[in-house]
Amino acid sequence: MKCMSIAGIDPSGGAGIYADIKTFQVIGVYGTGIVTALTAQNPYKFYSSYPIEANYISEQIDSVLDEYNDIRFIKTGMLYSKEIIKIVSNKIKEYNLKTIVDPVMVATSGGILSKNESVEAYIKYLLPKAILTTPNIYEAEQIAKMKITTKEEAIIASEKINKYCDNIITGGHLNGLNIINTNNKIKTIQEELIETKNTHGSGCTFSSAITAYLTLGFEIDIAIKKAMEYTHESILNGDYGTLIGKI
Ligand code: PXL
Repeated sequence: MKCMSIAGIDPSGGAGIYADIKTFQVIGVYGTGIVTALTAQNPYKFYSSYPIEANYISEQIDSVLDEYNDIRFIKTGMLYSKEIIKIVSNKIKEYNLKTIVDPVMVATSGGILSKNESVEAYIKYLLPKAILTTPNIYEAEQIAKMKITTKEEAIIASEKINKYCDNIITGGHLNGLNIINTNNKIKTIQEELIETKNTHGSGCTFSSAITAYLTLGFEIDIAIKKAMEYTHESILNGDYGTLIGKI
């Protein structure tokens, strides 16, 4: 069983495509990875980023899917620009890929993972083609175009994002409250917030774990539940700023 991540490289290994591929592997799925950007960073400091030319991203995707035509589920992470978002959107359609979009915008360390133009590009080109998106509160605010400070506001934002696709507003920044909106039903799950510095890459790990469990054949709600447990355990097992996955 194979799946794919389309994302940027965090050379310190905690977030981005390395985190994705490690997560796929631990859960038992063979990971392929399309690199959209290089970055120079560690869990605490973001130095810079260096996007890959859009045509070359396209060529990477073709080179993998030309041979591995059994790949059905993919996830996206750092896509950086409108041009890259558009290319990925076209490839999703061309290869009929079921896509989980983690609409990463700013790293916890402050690094810019997508240009300002990307919010509109996500809304126009990518979210309508996705099966699920996993914004944190800040990203959900940008996509739903509203402030979120309460549970009620988070639910309204989730309903707005549901115009495009199923979504989970992840809880790390709203005292552990997750809003899960799948198959037009909203559930809220209150998780205990873990007192830790080992959270770098938690969003990447969560969306990759969902992708891996879907690839293994689990239904969406079960895949989400298992991915929440996997991410929780990985944070508890984390070290030196980042998560360590195990099953
Ligand atoms: O966690 C979001 C994220 C995604 N992709 C890359 C990152 C980060 C956070 O640092 O560096 C490449």
